[in-house]
Amino acid sequence: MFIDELTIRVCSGSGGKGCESYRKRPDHKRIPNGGDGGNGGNVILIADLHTGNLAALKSKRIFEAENGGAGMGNHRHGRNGKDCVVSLPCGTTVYSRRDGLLIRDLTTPGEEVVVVCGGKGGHGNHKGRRSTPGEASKELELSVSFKIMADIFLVGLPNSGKTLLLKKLTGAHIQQTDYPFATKSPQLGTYETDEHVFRICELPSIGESSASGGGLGTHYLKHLERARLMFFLVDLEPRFASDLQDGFDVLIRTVDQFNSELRNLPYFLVVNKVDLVDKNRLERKRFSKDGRTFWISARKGTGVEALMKAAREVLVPHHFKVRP
Ligand SMILES: Nc1nc2c(ncn2[C@@H]2O[C@H](COP(=O)(O)OP(=O)(O)OP(=O)(O)O)[C@@H](O)[C@H]2O)c(=O)[nH]1
Ligand SMILES: [Mg+2]
Repeated sequence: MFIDELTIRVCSGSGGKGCESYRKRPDHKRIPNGGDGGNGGNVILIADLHTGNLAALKSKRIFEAENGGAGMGNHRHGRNGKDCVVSLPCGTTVYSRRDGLLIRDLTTPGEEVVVVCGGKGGHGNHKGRRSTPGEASKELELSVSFKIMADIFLVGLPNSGKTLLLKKLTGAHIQQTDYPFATKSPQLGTYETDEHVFRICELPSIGESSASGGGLGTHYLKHLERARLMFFLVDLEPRFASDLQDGFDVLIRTVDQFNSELRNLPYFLVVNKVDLVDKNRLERKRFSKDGRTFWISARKGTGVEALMKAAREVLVPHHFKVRP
């Protein structure tokens, strides 16, 4: 199950009660000796590179830290409550549900944020004043929204060959079939060269009716907000468009309607399955559309190296390049 939007409740621990106790001296004078209460635990969110999505949180939803222990006689301090640490996938944005304010965008592995602090423990009466109760716990409802952090996103028509291309590039073990809309949730793989490592993500397919909720809808396009480069994929004999021109129009229009800011992202037009037709017929498939175009066969590997070379040029900043 892939989940990228969730509401959770977090609750810090309350502070332990300060103790009111006395030691009796031989002369019957009472000496206060009540210890302080322990502090309540915090709830801490931490960005974890190895957590794939929010599914693990769904069954729990409420995250509570431990309460601080009460102080005891003879100056004994109550124990501090344990923190509750919640792992979220890297790329999760956390908002307060009440006012919609951004709390943190957790994008760096290991990055932490304390979302609710534990209550302070109460004072015991050992300092000669009356004991106090501990501070109350704090509760907060959070909206968490996960957006995949990948360098390249594969956006394409159904059955255009995204899964096969992803598998060929990354070796990811993903189930692949020959029917459309088989990929129901985003799929990730890692593409490695001697010098670079890029994360590649396939998004579920887009068709003409996706914008109006058909197929798998457009919800998953939100992940493009963290993309650095998009590949728009159409296969040479698209079942879900009349021709290549129409296929790319559908993809670009749908992404643009979803979020017009995505227009500024670099993209390549990728025509897949060139192995299906011979060279002469290929000439007749030419189309006119703005954008760099690559003709590939994910199955045979044709053109894939040129595509990835161009991708590396976009993704690797120029100042890293060594002049020949
Ligand atoms: N001939 C040929 N077939 C291909 C090529 N790439 C993919 N296919 C086939 O096209 C079919 C769909 O491939 P997928 O990789 O599942 O396509 P997809 O875009 O991920 O499809 P969905 O996610 O299910 O919509 C499979 O039968 C593939 O074997 C190619 O380069 N040449
Ligand atoms: Mg697929």
